[in-house]
Amino acid sequence: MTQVAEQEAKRWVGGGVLRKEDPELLTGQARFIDDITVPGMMWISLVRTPVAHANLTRVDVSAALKMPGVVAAFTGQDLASEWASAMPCAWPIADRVLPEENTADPRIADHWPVAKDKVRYSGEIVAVVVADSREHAVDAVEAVEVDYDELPVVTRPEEALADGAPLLHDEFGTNRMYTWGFSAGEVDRIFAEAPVVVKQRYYHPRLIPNAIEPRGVLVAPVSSQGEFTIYSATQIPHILKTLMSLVMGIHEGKIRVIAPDVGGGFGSKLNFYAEEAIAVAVAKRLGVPVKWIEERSENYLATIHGRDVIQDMEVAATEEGKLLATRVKLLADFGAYSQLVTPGIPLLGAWLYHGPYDCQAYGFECTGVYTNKTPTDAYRGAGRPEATYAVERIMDALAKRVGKDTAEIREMNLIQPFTEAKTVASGLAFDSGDYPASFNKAKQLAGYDELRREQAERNPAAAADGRGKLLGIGFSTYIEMCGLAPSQVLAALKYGAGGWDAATIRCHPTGKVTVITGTSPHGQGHVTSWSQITADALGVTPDDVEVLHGDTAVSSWGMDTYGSRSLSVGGTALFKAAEKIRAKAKRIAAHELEVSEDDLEWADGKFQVAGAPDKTKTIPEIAFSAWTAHALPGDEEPGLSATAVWDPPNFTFPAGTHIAVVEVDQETGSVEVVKYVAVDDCGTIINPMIVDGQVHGGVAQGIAEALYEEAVYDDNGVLVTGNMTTYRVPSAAELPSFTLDRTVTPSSTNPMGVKGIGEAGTIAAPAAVVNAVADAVQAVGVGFVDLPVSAERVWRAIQAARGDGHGDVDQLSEGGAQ
Ligand code: MCN
Repeated sequence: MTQVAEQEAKRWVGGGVLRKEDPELLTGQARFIDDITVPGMMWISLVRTPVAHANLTRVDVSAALKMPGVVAAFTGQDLASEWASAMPCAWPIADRVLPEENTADPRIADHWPVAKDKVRYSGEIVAVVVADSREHAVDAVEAVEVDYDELPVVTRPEEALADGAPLLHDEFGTNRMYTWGFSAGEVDRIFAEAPVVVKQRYYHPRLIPNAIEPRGVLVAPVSSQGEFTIYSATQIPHILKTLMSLVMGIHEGKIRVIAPDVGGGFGSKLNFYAEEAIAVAVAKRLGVPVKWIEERSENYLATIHGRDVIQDMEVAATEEGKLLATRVKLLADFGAYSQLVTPGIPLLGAWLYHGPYDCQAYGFECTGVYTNKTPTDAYRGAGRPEATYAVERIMDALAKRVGKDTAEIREMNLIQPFTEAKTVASGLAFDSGDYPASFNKAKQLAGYDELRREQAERNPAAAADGRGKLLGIGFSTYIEMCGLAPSQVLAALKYGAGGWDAATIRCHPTGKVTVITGTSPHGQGHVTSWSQITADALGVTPDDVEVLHGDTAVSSWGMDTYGSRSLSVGGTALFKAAEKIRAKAKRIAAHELEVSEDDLEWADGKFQVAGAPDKTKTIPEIAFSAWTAHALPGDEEPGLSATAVWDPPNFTFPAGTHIAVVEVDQETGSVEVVKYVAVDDCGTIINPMIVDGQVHGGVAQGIAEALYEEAVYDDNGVLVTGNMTTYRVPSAAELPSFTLDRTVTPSSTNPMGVKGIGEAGTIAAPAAVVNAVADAVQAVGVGFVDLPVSAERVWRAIQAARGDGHGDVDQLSEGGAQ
């Protein structure tokens, strides 16, 4: 931490300040996109293909045009002239054409907002209907006639790579989008010589984000000016504005994007969507405001999906279980097109496949594949839950192989505490960490030794009996990386944007403060956290601070909210802007108090003359005199405001240990999480209550991923889990009360020492829960379980282990640690 940070009075930072956002949310006064209405507004409804792969031989909207209230209807061909370019892929990972290492461009197919001649996944848009009400628009969709000349469908990545597989994009001659990889150290030699090698294949299922508020967009044009105001339920108003300008060929200055209150995103609203471009195109064509609100069933089909990765994981170790090297090969099913950052998602985990453990060498390779399914992209954790899952599952397999306890194998391999950047085997420089501290704390909170004693008594008897609940204990000792940065490194990774963010502070003559941030919260509580940072830095209260965000006309500079970057990047920009304010205020205070700046110290939220504590100046006092500008020193400009842009020198690396304790009912296979302990380290804490809330939400999502959630397609490419009865999202009733704690290892990459927390729970929880289930069912001879450990799968695995012939060998008992 810098000296300045240490000097902070910390009156508000670190305190559990209640969320300023909540009163309007709790009293129904928040304004979501569907609450916004503009005079003369028309409604859009979309015709989506039910067929996963087909040539479009006829799209006829003439009958729809005759339906009540319909004002227009368009096919893909009708709107084709509106697009200046296809929808963007902002992270086109190089195709290394391994093993030759010749670098080529990845095969990124053109992705148009409305299909023109071919459809490639069920749910793709084939026509657009515009009517005077939502009901009229929805009714008219039924009248659009589409003829499909069906093509063979491929829904599994291994099959998509096979010779003769149906091609998604004929022009490439293959369904392989890219293969990308790297290695560090003597991986092959170590694997060849290691006394112990453990290999396992894990499948991370396809997941469907379910934000409470579905997507939606409203476009209000000012036709005479060629201007468009786009209200969108988005996480990325700034990025959307730039991309919309490119796709529509509209001057960026003519586009204003407003993200009103947004009801969750979890990565799914970090995208450029067809519906947003269509709404702009229709508003432009018709010269009227238009609105589209996603149906829940559309959310399942047309909002991006996440994960869907096969992971072949290997570790090399000594006979005692000391890690020597790790190596992984991924096969990522990207679906039918690249969305905004689809190709890059596996890279967010690419350097993390040795977790927080010490080893000497490292290998990573990912092949991304097109299939006839909804495109995948960033879903909470993006790349890091996959890495954590593979590493933490294989650590348990290694423990078993070398005859060690699952705690002991971790303890002996954890990287020891460090406070300055440390380069690890994959080549990353972790910022700071004390992994043994969070591990020990979690073990203690869980009562680990006692749990193992209970298990030793309970499980053998229950297994012999064939009845009763088996106890299982699972660890997830995770490391992750947040806050993509710095911009130069992102350039090397072909990421199409910078890693910086911006903040402006304006001190009003009344003593109140306005903060303008480039981040775009949609549930994370930035208004509160940013108010706390500002209050401490300027000696005001959080209530004195107003935080503005999510409107590009107000906050023109920003990189938005994703990747748990907002605090470490946007919050640091704010901290830096406050330092600028304090520097100017100090010059003015010294002038007014007729002392040298060196005689002033910042204490108790104000400037004091050293040795004369009654001679003080507060920032509000200085803001007033800077506004009147009656007696400013030298050539000081009037007013007290500052902007800072922060481009961090590195990622931040939050880490921690989660422990799940489960009971598995042998007779039904159902799993109950009876205890869940999470000890996270996200550096300095700004708001402990918000941090706890983030962990709660993240762990709930991770437990759901472990136990319930999986998007399933049939062989025709039809999504069979297309609603909330078939795709199971848990309620509070399915979840235990979580035991949360923390360790604090300040980050060495930013002056506040903060690291991200927005994804940690989702990253850690799946491995903890599945390890716990595996730990329980080994008592009845089950060798292997994988995501999701649903009751049916667990039951089948138990039956198979008992030789009852019910086993779903393919899913559950295949392989086992070798
Ligand atoms: N915080 C803190 N101290 C820390 C770290 C964070 O007080 N050491 C606070 C921050 O001030 C902020 C919150 O915790 O109020 C989250 O900060 P951060 O970790 O920087 O994450 P972001 O704000 O960038 O949020 C993005 C992250 C991601 S990537 C997903 S996905 C996600 C998540 O946040 N989606 C969410 N949390 C979500 N929460 C809600 N309610 N809805 C979503 O869609």
